Amino acid sequence: MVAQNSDKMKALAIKLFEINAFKFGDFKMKVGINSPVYFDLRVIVSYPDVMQIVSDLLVAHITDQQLSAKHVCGVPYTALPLATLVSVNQNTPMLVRRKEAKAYGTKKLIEGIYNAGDTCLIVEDVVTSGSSILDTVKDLQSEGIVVTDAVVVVDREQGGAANIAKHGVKMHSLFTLSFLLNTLHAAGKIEKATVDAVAKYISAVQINSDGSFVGGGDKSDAVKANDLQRTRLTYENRSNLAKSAVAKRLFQLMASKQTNLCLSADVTKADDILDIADKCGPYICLLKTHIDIVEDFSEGFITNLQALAKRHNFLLLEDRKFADIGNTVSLQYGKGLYKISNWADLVTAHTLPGRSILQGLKAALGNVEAGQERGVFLLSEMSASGNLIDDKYKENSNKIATEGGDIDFVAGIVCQSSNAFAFPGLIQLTPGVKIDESVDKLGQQYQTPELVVKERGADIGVVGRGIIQANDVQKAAITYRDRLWTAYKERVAK
Ligand code: 5IU
Repeated sequence: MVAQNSDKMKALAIKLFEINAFKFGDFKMKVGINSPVYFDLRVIVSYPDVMQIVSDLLVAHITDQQLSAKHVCGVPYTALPLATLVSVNQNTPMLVRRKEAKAYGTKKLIEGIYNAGDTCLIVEDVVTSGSSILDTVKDLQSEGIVVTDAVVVVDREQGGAANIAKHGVKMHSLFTLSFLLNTLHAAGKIEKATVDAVAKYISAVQINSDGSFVGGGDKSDAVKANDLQRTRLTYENRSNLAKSAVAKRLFQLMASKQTNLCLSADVTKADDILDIADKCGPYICLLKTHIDIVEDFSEGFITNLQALAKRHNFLLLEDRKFADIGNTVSLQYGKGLYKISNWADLVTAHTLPGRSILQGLKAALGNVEAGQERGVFLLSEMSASGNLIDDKYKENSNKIATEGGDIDFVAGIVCQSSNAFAFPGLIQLTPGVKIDESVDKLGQQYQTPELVVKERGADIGVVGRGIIQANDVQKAAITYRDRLWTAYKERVAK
């Protein structure tokens, strides 16, 4: 920063504090950790004088650092007005990333006029993990746009700069959190104790490349940071964070057995399921059933299946996709021909009916003995093409899982992408995995084991026909196990 701007910077730091763009205190964060500092730069749009100073300083910083690019692009949404001012002030064309286009897939991700090979400078307000910047970078890069630099207002110094540098993007910040703290302290605005508490928190809550991030930060960024973290943590670590007893058990089982493969045994004869379960049992962590497709169901079949689960050490997941009112799902879960709650460690459920789906399922369970605990995977995305789930539905599904006191019953989320939820104690179950095909004739969309684990955040990959239609099911199970497990090991080693 050039010297003549240093007084302006200090004055701005104090101004931002006065308009509550950041606060000190004890802020309860969604991810369950408290932060002594909270940023909300959204308020600055209500202070045109502050907007003017921030954008002037950003432009000066861009000139100073010689960050010439053909376009500027703000990280949605808080940084959009800032990017607009930067664009207008320095006469650089702007690009706009549409955050919501993803839900529909057909709309353009990037608005504005550009050509592949154009350069673009990112503008962002507050950086914790850097994951929001990376989301925007990814979309720009998918259009062939080259991104090498990001200019940001505040760097919280929690590892964001290093994280984005790994993706070839250099961060240039106006303020660091330390500068803000020191300036406010020198101006008599905050106590020394506050400076120390924040400094201590910042050094403890780092997002390191080895995955030792603990969580925290301002609300939206913290969730993002934790999301980044979730896929970096080992299953052993995550078993300690899980709130559901079955999720804990499953994480531990995956780690000790070294498998993150769920076999979807979608065949219609009881003996065929038992045969597949026996052959593939040593290589799977979960066996997924659709009990209502079995033509010769009997209690004896369940006894045999449970014996195999015990012998080979895997859990049973009935993919029932409950979706009715509480009273009905309670009956469907515990009664009828299948008495699912008696034998399935886990079931799947839609979030369409809202929170009552969990209460209904819980109502079917009596006193549960240790080791006999039950859990639910909530659906927040589907692999079927043209499905009706949008971002709002996904977000609300995550809320049902993590807020409202049922997290002890939710083992995980069935979804297709890592941004569906952040809490590392939940397990991401991802179906639609196949090595050699991308679709089936009925709308199923497949991804490879490497893609679902490394790019989409899957903790467990669900494979059905990729294994059960193979000439040698055991060999196919070993192949899928090896590929899914190797992808996981590479993911956490990054
Ligand atoms: N399944 C999906 N996609 C989803 C959900 C569940 O494929 O979004 I939610 C189930 C359906 C089937 C299995 O039982 O996972 C996948 O089988 P194949 O690998 O044979 O397509």
